[in-house]
Amino acid sequence: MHDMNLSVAADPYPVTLDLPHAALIVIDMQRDFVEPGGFGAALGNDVTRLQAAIDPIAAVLAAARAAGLLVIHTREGHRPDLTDLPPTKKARGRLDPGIGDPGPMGRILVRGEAGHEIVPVLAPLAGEPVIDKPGKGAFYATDLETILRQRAIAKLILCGVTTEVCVHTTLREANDRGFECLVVSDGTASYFPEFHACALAMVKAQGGIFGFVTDSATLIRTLEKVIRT
Ligand code: TIU
Repeated sequence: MHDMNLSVAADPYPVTLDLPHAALIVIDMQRDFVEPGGFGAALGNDVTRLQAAIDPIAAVLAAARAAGLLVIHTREGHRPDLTDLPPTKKARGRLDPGIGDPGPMGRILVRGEAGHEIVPVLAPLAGEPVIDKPGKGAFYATDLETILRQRAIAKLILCGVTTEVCVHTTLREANDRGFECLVVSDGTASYFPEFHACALAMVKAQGGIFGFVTDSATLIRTLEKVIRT
């Protein structure tokens, strides 16, 4: 049996992944953020900026699945009756249309609507847990931590959008719970390139105050050592 401990080149220094205890989390790669007519666009953003992360994430997903990693997907959104939507979140931005209102992909950021779905190229496979979350962090008001503890997961590989909002919030929640986090730089994206760069810099500064940063090619090259043997 081959050694499942893999050293991944990363900043600020290499991180070890013990594969049975590592999981890939793909955060909020939903049509509502990535395609025109959804929540991201309602916020006034250029959604095409997020599309750069799709191909790197698809490649990381394929490698992670081939290496046998646990893959978890998250989606930000609300119950159709909006009972889990804080009035502050609904009101913020004075959006029209706002959360819960009809748009070209159905009601914005509402579960079950077309815009809430994950983009088809990154669709979850049967058996991959999908976490529906009402907030920016994937731990708040979800069973993500329960799922990770049941599987004895200690290290998380994070991809998805947006770098400084849902990826960072999840990263911070995970870090305080003792999970070691590795962020895939080109597998994350922001509507604001400068926020993306800052968010990644903040992870790895101060000796890796929140964790580690690598890129998709480096991660895939490392996972292939296990896939090929
Ligand atoms: N998923 C996620 O990041 N939700 C956001 O609202 N992000 C923004 O950048 N607005």
